[in-house]
Amino acid sequence: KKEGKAIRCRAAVARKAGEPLVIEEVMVAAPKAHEVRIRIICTSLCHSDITFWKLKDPPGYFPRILGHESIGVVESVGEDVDEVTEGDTVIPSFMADCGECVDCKSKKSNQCSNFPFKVSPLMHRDETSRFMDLNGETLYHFLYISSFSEYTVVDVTHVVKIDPAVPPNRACLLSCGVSTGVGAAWRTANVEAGSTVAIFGLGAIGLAVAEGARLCGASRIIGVDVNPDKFEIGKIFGVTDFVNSASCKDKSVSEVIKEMTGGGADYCFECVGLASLVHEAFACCRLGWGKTVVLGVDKPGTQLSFSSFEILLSGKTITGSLFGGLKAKHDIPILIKRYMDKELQLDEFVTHEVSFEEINKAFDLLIEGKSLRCVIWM
Ligand code: CXF
Ligand code: ZN
Repeated sequence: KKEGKAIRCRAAVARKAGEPLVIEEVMVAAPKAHEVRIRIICTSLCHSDITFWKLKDPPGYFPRILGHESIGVVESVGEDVDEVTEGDTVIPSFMADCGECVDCKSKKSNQCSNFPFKVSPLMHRDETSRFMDLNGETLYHFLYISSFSEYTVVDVTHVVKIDPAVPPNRACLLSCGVSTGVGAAWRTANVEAGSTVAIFGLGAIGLAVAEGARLCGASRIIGVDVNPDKFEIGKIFGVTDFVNSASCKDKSVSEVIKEMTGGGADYCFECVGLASLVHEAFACCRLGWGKTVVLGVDKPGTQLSFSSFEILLSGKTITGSLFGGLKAKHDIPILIKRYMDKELQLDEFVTHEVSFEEINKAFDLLIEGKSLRCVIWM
């Protein structure tokens, strides 16, 4: 195999917490063994990019190349990579799927134990960086992807080969947010036809949960949000009822939902990242069989508290869901096919598209709550 060379290209570098990204020239090393260098076609902004961009306490890693929701083409591969080759269209996934460990082989989990998910700032295997600025300073990775760069290096366990016919500005959404929401309904909760579902927070994740629940045949999908405009967009994804949590005065949201559903929803999904909402969700999932799925990313260290009796007497389940419980290499192609077959809706999530130079605009739009997904074209 030929010795790869470093590539000089443009990347949007997060130099300091909360400060606009700086588009600059960087060096991207050749892929090492088991690694793939990808030319990013487009990337979209996920709220986790903002969470880690803002991180001051505990301090985040800077300078850093953020971005993890994307699609690209393999530019070159390192030693021992057989799964993909130059020119393949791929979706990078922040969750590894080695296919060989007990967990990857089990239907019960998507948490690869050979390459466990950590919020690491470096490559998975050797914990080093493939990025350098032109002064020779190391740039940190993000979620093993770093897609805010024209080229990036990703471990082959984090790469999913897909049908190149799919429009890239739709497929990239399956790299994180939409897959997480749809998967949470489909794989984590396994919503059955006829179920009642309550979704706390109708951002892209919450709406994707609705879309997943709709595809599973849920008969009632209750959306909860502080912004009443969310009901209109929610209806497109199957939301049948809306609760404006900002106008719940004499009753809590959970009481309202318990009344609406005659005792509680079969499945509740928390998609904001607020402990108080997890408690509300748990309170209004049905006694005996209700399941609450936690998807929102709260501040690191936030605690949930339940009395032992509350759990014991409830018979309810509460669970987390990382990437919607999906196995990247197995499930992303299924979602792509469902989109191509016009079952899964993706177009409606893309509210904005900008050029790479305008990447900071994508941040503003999401922070201001004006966008669901903003696609950034490289
Ligand atoms: C998240 C999942 C929870 C931890 C931080 C990153 N993934 C993608 O947005
Ligand atoms: Zn994400």
